[in-house]
Formats: sequence, C-alpha cells, structure tokens
Amino acid sequence: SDDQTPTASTYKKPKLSEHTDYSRWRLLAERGRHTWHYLQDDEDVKEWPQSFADKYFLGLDTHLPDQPSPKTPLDSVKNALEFIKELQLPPGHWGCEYGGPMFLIPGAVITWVVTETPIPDHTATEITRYIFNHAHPEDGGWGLHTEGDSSVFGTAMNYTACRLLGVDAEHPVMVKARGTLHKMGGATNGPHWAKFWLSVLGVCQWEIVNPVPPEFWLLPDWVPFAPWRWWIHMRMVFLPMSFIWSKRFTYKPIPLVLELRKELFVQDYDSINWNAHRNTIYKVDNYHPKTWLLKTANWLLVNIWPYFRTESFAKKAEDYVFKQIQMEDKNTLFSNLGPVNGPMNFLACYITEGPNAYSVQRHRERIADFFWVGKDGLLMNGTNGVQCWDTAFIIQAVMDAGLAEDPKYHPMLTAALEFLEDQQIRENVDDQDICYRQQRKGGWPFSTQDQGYVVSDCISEALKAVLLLQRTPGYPKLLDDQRIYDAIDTILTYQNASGGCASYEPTRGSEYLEMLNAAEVFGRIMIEYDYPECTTAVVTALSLFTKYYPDYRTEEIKVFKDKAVAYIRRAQRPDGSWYGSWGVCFTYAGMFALESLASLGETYGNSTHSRKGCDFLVSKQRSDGGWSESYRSCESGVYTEHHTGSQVVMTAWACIGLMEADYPDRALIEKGLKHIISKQQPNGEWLQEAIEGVFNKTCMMAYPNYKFIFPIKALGMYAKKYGDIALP
Ligand code: LAN
Repeated sequence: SDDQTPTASTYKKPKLSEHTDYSRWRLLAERGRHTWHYLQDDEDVKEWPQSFADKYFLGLDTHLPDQPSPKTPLDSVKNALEFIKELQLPPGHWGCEYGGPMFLIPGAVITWVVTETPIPDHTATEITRYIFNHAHPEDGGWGLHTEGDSSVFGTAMNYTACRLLGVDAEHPVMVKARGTLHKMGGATNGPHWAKFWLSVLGVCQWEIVNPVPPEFWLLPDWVPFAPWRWWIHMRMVFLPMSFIWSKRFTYKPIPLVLELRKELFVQDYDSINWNAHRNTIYKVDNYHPKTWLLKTANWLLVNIWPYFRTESFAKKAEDYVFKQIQMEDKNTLFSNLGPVNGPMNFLACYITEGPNAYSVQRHRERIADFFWVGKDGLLMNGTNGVQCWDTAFIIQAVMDAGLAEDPKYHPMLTAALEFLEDQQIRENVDDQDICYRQQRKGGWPFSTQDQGYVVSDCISEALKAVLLLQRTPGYPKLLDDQRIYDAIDTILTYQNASGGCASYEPTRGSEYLEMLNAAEVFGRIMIEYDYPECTTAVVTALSLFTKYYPDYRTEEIKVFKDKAVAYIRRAQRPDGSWYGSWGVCFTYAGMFALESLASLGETYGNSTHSRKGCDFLVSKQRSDGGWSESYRSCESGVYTEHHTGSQVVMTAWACIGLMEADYPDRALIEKGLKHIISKQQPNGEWLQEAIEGVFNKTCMMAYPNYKFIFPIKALGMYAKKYGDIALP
C-alpha cells in the first residue's frame, strides 16, 4: 500500500557508544529549573568544574571524609546533615533523580523523531544505557515501572525507543526483548497509550486506538462526565491526545518505521485487522479492565458516530482543544503539568503551527527539564523536579531535630528559605475559570513556580517550613503576613464535602467516572479522591498557622480541621490501617494519619483510632527492629512485606507515626531507630533501598531524598522527645 513506501525525512540515526564520558556532565540549576549539559569542549570542562552533587548523582566517587561514629541520635542526624548540605543546589533547593515510571522516555523519543528534532549522540547513548539497565533481569522486557513485571506497554514502547535511538535490531538486548514481546502477543496487545504512540509513529494504524474525541471538551459544564471534572493528570493528557487523535497525525514511513512494523507484531503487518485489536490486551497490562460501559461507548463511537460527525463540528472541537493547549503552555511557560502531556502538547503545536514555530522551539527547550542523568543513564523524571517538596521537608526535618539555631546550618537553611520565598506563586493564572484551573495564589507547587500547579499538601508542607523557619531567631522574615494569608486562603479552598482533601483540586466528579477509565494500566485515575496524606499536611499546616496567627479565619479553620480529622477517622480500616496513595503504602499513610489525630490531641492513651493505628504498625515490626513494606501493597490493598528486608525509609515512617501518637513502649521505637543508625554509612549518607513512592495504585515512583529526610526527622524527633541519649 501507499504508506509502505519509504519517504525521506530529516531523521538521522544517532551514533551510539557504550557510555559517555561522565566527567563531562553538569547539572545547571537556574532558580528551580534543572537542565543537564554535556560539555564537549575541554575548555568548558575546566571552566565549569563538576560539583559534589553532579558527582553524587552520576554515581562517581565523591570523596567525603568519614564522620565520627555516632553515639546518640543527634550525632547521626548531624552526620547526615554534613552529607545533604553538600547536595544542596546553588538556588537553595534539593533535587534528585526522580524515576520509576518506564513509559515516559518513549513518548519523548517518539515526539522528537516525529517533530524532526535532532537527538544528540550523547543523549541517545545515555538514554539507551538507562533503558538497557532497567530491562527485566530474567525475560529482558520492561514493565510499567522499574520494579514491575514485563508488560507490553513497557516492552513495546522501550523497544521502539531504543530502535529510534539507534540500537540495531540484532543487538542481543533487542533480540531478547523482542522474544518476550512476542510471547506476550506483540504490540497489538498493548494498552491504549501504547497504541496511541505507536500510531503516531506509524507503526500501528489509527483504527487500533479506541476513540479519544475532542468533542468531549465541548460538553456543557453541568454534564456529570465533562472533562473539567476529571483528575487533572487525566484531563491534561486527554486534551492533546484527543487533538492528535482527531487529526490522525502519522509520521512518514521512514525505513526504520517499516522495520518496526516487522519487529513488533506476531503476525504479518498487512494481515492485521487493526479495529479488531482495539480491545486486545495482555494480562499484565490489564490492571483496570475496560468496563462494559466504556466498551459500549467505544463501539458506538467507532461504528455509529462517524456517520454523524461533521467536519465543521470536529474542527470546532479541535480549535477549542488547541486553545486549551495554548493556555496550558502559556500558564506553565511551556513546562506543562507533567512528562506525558508535555510531549503531547509539543506534538500538537508542531501539527498546528509547523516545525519552526515559536511554540515548537519553546517545547524543544523545555522538554529538557524532565531529563536527568543518573548512574544508570539518562532518564525522564516523573515531574520537572521535586524542588519545593523536598526542600520543605528538609527544612522541617532540621527543625524537628532542634538544630536550626546551630550556626553550622544557618547558611543552608537560609538559602532554602530564600528558595521557597522565590518559588511561592503570587498570582492566579489568567482566565482561571476558562481553563478550569484551581485558585493558586500564595501556594507552592511540588516542583517549580514555572510549572505552577499548586497541590494541597505541597502548599501545606512549604508553608509549615516557612512559618517555622522565619520565626526562628537568626532567620529573616521573608514572607510578610499577607503572603502567608494568601497561602491560607488557597489552602482553605481544598476541603471536600467529606472533610478530606485531595491533591491538585477538590474532587469535581463522581467515582462512577472510573467506569470511563480508558488507560487500562492504572487504577483510580479519573477523579480526585480524599487522601489521608494530603489531608494531614493541610491539618497540620492550619494548626501551626493558628498558633502564630490566632485571629485569622479562626472559626473556619477550626471547623475545617474538625471535619478533616473526622474524615481521617472514617478512612481507617477495621484492622487499624490507612491506605496510602502516594507512598508505600500502609506505613506511609499510617504516619500521616497518626499525626492528624495527634494534632487534635488524640493519641494512644486517649483514642481508639490512634491506638488501633499504632497497634497495626507495631504488628508489622520485624525482628531486627525495622519495617519493610512492599509496593505490592499498593496494587493489592493488602499489607505485603518486601523480600529484601527492613527499609530505612519505612522504619522512619513507622517510628515517626508512633512518636506522634505517644506510643508508650519507647524500647520498641528505639529498636527501630537503632536499625536506621546501623544502616548509616561512615560519610553520613544512607544508601538507596526499595522504591518508596507510588501513583495510581500501580506505578512506582522513587523519592531518593526520603532516605535522608525521614531518618533525620525520626532521629531528631526522638532526641527532642526523650533527650539526646545513647540508645540502649
Ligand atoms: C506526584 C508527585 C508528588 C505527589 C505528592 C505531593 C507526594 C502527593 O502527596 C500528591 C500528588 C503528587 C503531586 C503527584 C501526583 C501524580 C504525579 C505528578 C506524581 C506521582 C509524580 C508523577 C505523577 C504523574 C501523574 C506521572 C505522569 C503519569 C501519568 C499517568 C499522567
């Protein structure tokens, strides 16, 4: 057929080497923005020396001296602070490799290729190194995330990325992965998002993609399933995806695309009935099977709707959607909400405005912010960074340890405070109601002000850090009262009728919307839910605020807190646990929930909820004193132990929760803390263990700075509570 004829394009296969010269990589941190640079010129290498942080992230030798061996909890904290002090970046914040998801790089690579964006050899080399390093040790495929079982999503997408980056089809890694892909039924068994990206590239045909009609965006707001009601990550992905789907954009059939058509399927490309494979899916990919309702809707959209879909109405929808895309680009300075909608918006701009448009240039620059060079290679982070979130936690951890007034930590904390001051969001977005954005003035984002999306708990944690630090003697008061009130005003918009708080916005739609969840690989994605973690951050921020500002919106805050904690009590399971959505899993949520209860004076001694919560955690303590929960808990909803043994981060979470609740058996907490200290390295650091975070039930997310933050917090809390004594 026509589209089997190879066409010339500017695609140039990158030249790969085994690895790059690590001594040439540098992280540039401008305000919060991160970009990695590979210095090819020896002069530049001399002029811009590699920092401690660069070396640490790259896994190079950092030569930090051994610290005196710790005798007390605070000794251990101080050793750790010596280490993380060195990791602070020039603008005052902390960063890290923020990996986990294995479906992000391929979206970016496909976008680069189809938008004729050249891929430098060093970039291609390090991305393939990362993908190779994360192939499944047994079957050579890739999973949804770095610790997951091989799936078609992971394998078909990463295989394609490697080939586009210049890996030969007969390379042993490709041969093995292809074998696994074929065992899983080939790319026609992929989930919706895989079929989408492969159709963009021209390896699949669009009939295999279940419909993504942009017309949805024209629904009136009152319609119960209108997109503005969806969880923000879903609607912001659905937005450009619907545009690209409606355009049926397909890349030119360059020779490599024709080769991939031969490699990714278990049958001859020409014999594939694409429409018949819309719903075929491999079992590992099918965490959330499509409901009868969604299947019916898809059937109608495929078989009936085309007879009614007029060109002019489709055009109207596309135009409206593109306008929304442009608002998202403008409001985030082209950073975009995340690493999925970022490349898709990029492609939508390319389709509409052409290869040299201003918007396309800006996307080409901005996509770099998601990339990070780590010891395993170049990866795409889950967000454009963790700047505000980790910085707020580090400040709080030092405060909890009572060390903020120690002049030794003064420069570090002052710079951190200045960073949070700089990153506070000062205005709402333009046309907030038209683009359905949440009030954000006075808030903080998870990553950077440029990205600009505030989150209930990110505002709260940053606000706590600022309130605590700028009232500590010796620190400047950088935020005046009005800026604090702005933060509170925004926080107070977040409560749901249930009393709980969600993430980016209060919940806007019904749980029934989950029936329209089309991304088979994730669960609980369609709407915002109440989260014990987010709710706790808000409750504790409000408590702290009222302590310092007893007269501002006092009554509302009291009612808010009471309702919020009532939600926390209701969310407790009969066994005393809470399910965590953003960290693994019952241990993480348990820590927060116990803190919420404590903030209203409910502790082990006087509250059944607190007692049951503690008893649950205690029942999971291991004989070495530590805790060790596996990410499998998140998928299954049942507490599951991790096979690798006690984990420092989880042990810290459990100990913090128990201390918040005034758990009476101090020896039990001491045993946990002793485990943490025993794992500390002579230079003050802790080493990375199993993955700590999660989203959407199935996808794991690494939080590398948690191994510093939570041990410091736990040890510091202990010292404050019981005195800085050698642990028995
Ligand atoms: C994050 C990271 C931070 C996280 C916390 C602040 C910890 C949480 O308490 C609230 C939710 C939030 C902000 C969050 C939401 C979902 C994110 C952005 C992520 C887990 C990081 C990556 C993930 C994003 C959805 C990844 C892209 C994948 C899609 C399915 C669109």
